[in-house]
Amino acid sequence: MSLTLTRYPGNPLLVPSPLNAWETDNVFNAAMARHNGLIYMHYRAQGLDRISRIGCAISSDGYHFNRLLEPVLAPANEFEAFGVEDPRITELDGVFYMLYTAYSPHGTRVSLARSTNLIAWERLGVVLPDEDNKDAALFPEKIGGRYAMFHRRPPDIWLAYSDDLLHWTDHQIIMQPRPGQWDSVRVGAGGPVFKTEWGWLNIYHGYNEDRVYCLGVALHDLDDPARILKRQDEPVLCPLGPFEQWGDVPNVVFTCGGIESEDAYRIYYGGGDHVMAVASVSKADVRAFAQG
Ligand code: BMA
Repeated sequence: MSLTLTRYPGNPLLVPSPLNAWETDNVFNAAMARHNGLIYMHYRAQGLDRISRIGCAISSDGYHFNRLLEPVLAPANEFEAFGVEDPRITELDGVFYMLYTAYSPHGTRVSLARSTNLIAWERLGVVLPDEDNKDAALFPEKIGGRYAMFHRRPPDIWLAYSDDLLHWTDHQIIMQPRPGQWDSVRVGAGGPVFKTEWGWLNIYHGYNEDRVYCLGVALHDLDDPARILKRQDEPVLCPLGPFEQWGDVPNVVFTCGGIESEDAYRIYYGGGDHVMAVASVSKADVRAFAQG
């Protein structure tokens, strides 16, 4: 039996708002974090000017969200002129770090910001300079004494290490597209991986020649995430229904984060680059996948 994500019947969780000019068109690809008993969703929003900003919505149950009226991150320098996109948040030693795509005439740059309250963000700047890169996500703990992250040099997922989160070395390809399969053209990281007793659980995205974005699952060795222990052939989620198959960009499910609960992983995802939704998988099913 293959692992699949089960959609929440109340989807979508968040839709564009006509009340705020910066989020009238699309709200999608959100980072997720827990803080003080609440669940925070940092979503990419596009409004009348089509510039991407990062909005914040807060929930006590992970399904019903109240949003802040102003974005928490908006373009503020030359690397961000066209927008700030696709945030991924990781908590390390009580500090929240957000990796995001800074988009401008220079191209797409992986950038870092930090916060202690998830509302006020301090920029630390571009961390992979002079290259078009995106889909970067920090690991939730150090590996062998160093910080680790996934990033994407097309068409592959790469792994890199750092002592200070700012300078990254030991870049290596760890996952590639599979010809003839649903992830035949490009693959990229989803949200930060989850630690399980069997390895790092990685819900990633990929697409094929028809540009259908689906999500897949892999398990990576805890001590050496470059070692893939398992990678399922079948996707765990593919676009279905009007929001995901039509949307602003058709046929897209794309994740930048999830939340671990006692018995499940909830994967939050953008549908059609237009709305936010959630789908989950039980820990029992993940165990069966890991041990199967
Ligand atoms: C990628 C990013 C994502 C988006 C996806 C599908 O390149 O721009 O934000 O969800 O394409 O359009």
